[in-house]
Amino acid sequence: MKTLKQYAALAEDTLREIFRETTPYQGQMYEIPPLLMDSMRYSVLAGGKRLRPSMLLAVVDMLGGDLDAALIPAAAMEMIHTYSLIHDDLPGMDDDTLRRGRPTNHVVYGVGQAILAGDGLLNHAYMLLLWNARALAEEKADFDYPGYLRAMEEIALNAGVQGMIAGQTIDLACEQGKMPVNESMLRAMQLGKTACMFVGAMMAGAHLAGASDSQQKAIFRYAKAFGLLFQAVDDLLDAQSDPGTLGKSVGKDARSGKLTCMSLFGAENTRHLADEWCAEGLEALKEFGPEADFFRTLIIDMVDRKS
Ligand code: GRG
Repeated sequence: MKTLKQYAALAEDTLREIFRETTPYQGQMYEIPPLLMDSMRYSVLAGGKRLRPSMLLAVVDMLGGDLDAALIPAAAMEMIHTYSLIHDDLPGMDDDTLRRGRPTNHVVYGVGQAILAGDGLLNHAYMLLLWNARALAEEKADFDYPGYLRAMEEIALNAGVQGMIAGQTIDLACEQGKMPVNESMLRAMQLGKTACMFVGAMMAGAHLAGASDSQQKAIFRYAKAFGLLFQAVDDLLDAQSDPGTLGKSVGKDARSGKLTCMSLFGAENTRHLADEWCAEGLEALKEFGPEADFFRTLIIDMVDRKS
């Protein structure tokens, strides 16, 4: 097993290769126009913790799978995550001006191009996933096509209308008074907009590495708890941190009357909730031995994360 920093570096290198500078634009069919490339690079290469791709890679590693074959799926996960951040920051959504320590995409490129940068990252992620399947099938006699397809399905399911987009819809609707604000809505929203992307990443890793049924169940349970913990801590940080440390604006949840763990339960209970999700994640890992220590440390560290 590697460290979080090492998995994040693998994801970073893959993204830098995908979004490397190319020869001058010729206007040829299938070339990416420079403005589109620049606007996508601006956000996807702006740092970020690279948690989702790192977790995908760490699951593959934990189960003895092929890390090299998982690099494109990991990068695709981060591209989808970055698209969601660009769109979330738009004036019609959270209307934010700071992300990953920089002005948000639409502040630099304008709303229209920021929408396209997000659309571009999303579509290119799936194009790369499909291209990678064909390349791996051509290269490797023992390529596990069904496993790869299941991994893609997990990514699409969790990023899509039953996952992250569902969560974001609930978020927006609650803010606009179009849906009831209560504990079950909060849970549905946080499962969708946050936990699903961790579930998608880890379950993709599980299928790429041929996890057994009991391993899949444990990984799903851990990822769900991890996501709920991550969002509970995010809600706390929005109320208690500062833009310099977080790299994004703070205090917006309260100002916009957002439905969060903090608005519903207050700081102390939100901390308790985070501890409970941490315990749930650790319980799920009982399926594994020391090979899952990376994930034990990760979830414990998340409770006290500062950014
Ligand atoms: C626009 C379809 C659509 C979805 C947007 C993910 C999302 C839905 C919105 C982002 C805003 C938000 C608070 C999402 C919850 C998940 C979250 C805390 C994202 C930030 O993830 P980090 O902290 O960010 O991993 P970095 O920058 O480190 O990658």
